[in-house]
Amino acid sequence: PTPDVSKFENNIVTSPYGDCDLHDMTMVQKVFESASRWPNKIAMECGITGRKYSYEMMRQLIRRFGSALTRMGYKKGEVFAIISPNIPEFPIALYGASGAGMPVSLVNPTFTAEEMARQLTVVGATVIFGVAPMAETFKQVARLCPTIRNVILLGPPQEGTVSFQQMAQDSGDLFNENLDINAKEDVFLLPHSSGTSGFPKSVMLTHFNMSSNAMQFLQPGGTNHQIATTNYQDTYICLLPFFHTYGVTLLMNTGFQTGAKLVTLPQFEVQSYLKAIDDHKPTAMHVVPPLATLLAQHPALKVESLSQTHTIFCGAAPMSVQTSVKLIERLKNPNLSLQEGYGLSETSPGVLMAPLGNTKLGSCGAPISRSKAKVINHEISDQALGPYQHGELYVSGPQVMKGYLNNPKATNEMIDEEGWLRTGDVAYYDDDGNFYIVDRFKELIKVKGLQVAPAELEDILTSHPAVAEAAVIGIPDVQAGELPRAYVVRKPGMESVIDAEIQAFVDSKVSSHKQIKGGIEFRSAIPKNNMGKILRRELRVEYAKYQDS
Ligand code: 4UU
Repeated sequence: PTPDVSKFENNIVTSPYGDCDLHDMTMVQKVFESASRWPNKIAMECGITGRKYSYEMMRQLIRRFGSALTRMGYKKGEVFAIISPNIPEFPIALYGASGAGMPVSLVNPTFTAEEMARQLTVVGATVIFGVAPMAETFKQVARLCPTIRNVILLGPPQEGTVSFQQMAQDSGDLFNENLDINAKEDVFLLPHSSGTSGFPKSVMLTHFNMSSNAMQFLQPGGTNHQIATTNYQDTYICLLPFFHTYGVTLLMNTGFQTGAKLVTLPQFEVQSYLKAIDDHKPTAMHVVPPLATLLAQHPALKVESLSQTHTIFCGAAPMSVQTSVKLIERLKNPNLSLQEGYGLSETSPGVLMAPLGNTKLGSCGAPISRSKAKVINHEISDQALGPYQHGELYVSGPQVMKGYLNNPKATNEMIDEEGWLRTGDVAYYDDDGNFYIVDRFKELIKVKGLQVAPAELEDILTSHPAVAEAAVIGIPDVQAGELPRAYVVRKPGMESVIDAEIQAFVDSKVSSHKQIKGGIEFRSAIPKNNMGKILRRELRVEYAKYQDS
């Protein structure tokens, strides 16, 4: 097709949707607004035990939790860490701590104690919230991370920890609804991301970043979430982790702003997932590509359980056209719209979204309200490219992070003076301004939608006594999307050390999604450029060629 270049001024693709409202409220104020609007609707329900909280109960508990933290001596700006599976109390801890002025750091609860401690050290966390079965792990974490003063546990009281239930008895009178919080400057959330290279860094997302992203999604032309009325309420099945921005924005923040009921599942298990779908008849499903595949194929899914579903929203990794088609065919639900979102932890996370009805399968859509995108190939020039030309995707909007915590160098590499954020993804757009992600420049592997940083695995590999050098890449996998694969140079005299031994060594140090399940290959050298930088791209191309032959 001949591109109509005149459509995109300076080759910048603007949002086809109207400007949403933006405001300076804090995230807690937003949730309290909803509690006033829908006090008696259920906000949270555990998909396993059935314990639940109405919006009004949630507000009360947020107040009490925040007040208890202030009573314990916590001050504005000190970092609160949540290391918890998805449970109904998660948002109580999140907004409660936030209401006490504390930025919240989110950590994957399946991490090893060392992985947790590394993240908490980066942010200087002072307190952990989690569930009682994790008490032993948290003790180890607190030993490794001396800034931790308290561990708060949901569950039976334990020595040396603070009980969530006890905090829930607080009078709430130290909760300050008018706490001096600057929505544009003060940090609401600290998720972790490796960005375009290196180790995971802490991403500073302000109240304004996060509330803007929710407003952008709720603008007509954004997500299809329905506002609750006397007779209607959206129901979500919340399996996607609350510790990821996808879960925070698209489950909690947009969910609470529309009066939705969030049914939580603490871990992935096919039977309980299918049962929750059958028990709760969700109106909206939020998935990553492997879950979309499950819904499209699993023989035990009762298709009728999804007859009230108006939206299936997929993000965090590319969804295959084949899966989309299968899913639409299988569900035969004329009211269903399949949507795809694209973005990064650094963008709160949404930037691009496929239009309702998803007529362009394979595209992750156009910029959402108040967002812009452009494509640049610096090898050609610094000018933005026209339609159908491949280059690095740059995005901008009110949801772009404040920066990486304590890391101005990494921030400056990621965001330019005009506020454009480089995504590290290779993309192009079509005549209609719909974007297609085709590859990745950056050193990032995505396993089931979760980030794995090659540098982190290479560091662990080279700490093995037999390993001289190592390089890690992502290889395609039907189930997981990608899997880490390692190329290893053994030290002289260590040639008898086999891959299983090195694999077991790495497995003992990382959480399951980071394990090197794509195999280990021994080499006599790792390809590097003359600056000593590992040429991971060369390894990827070579691997792809080998698979094709
Ligand atoms: C191809 O995974 C995310 C963000 C997920 C998300 C979910 C719903 C974004 C918007 C939304 O509406 O963030 P991170 O930081 O874990 O990973 C970011 C990277 C991107 O740079 C890109 O490489 O994840 C990849 N990615 C995608 N790739 C994210 N979404 C997509 C997508 N297609 N739809």
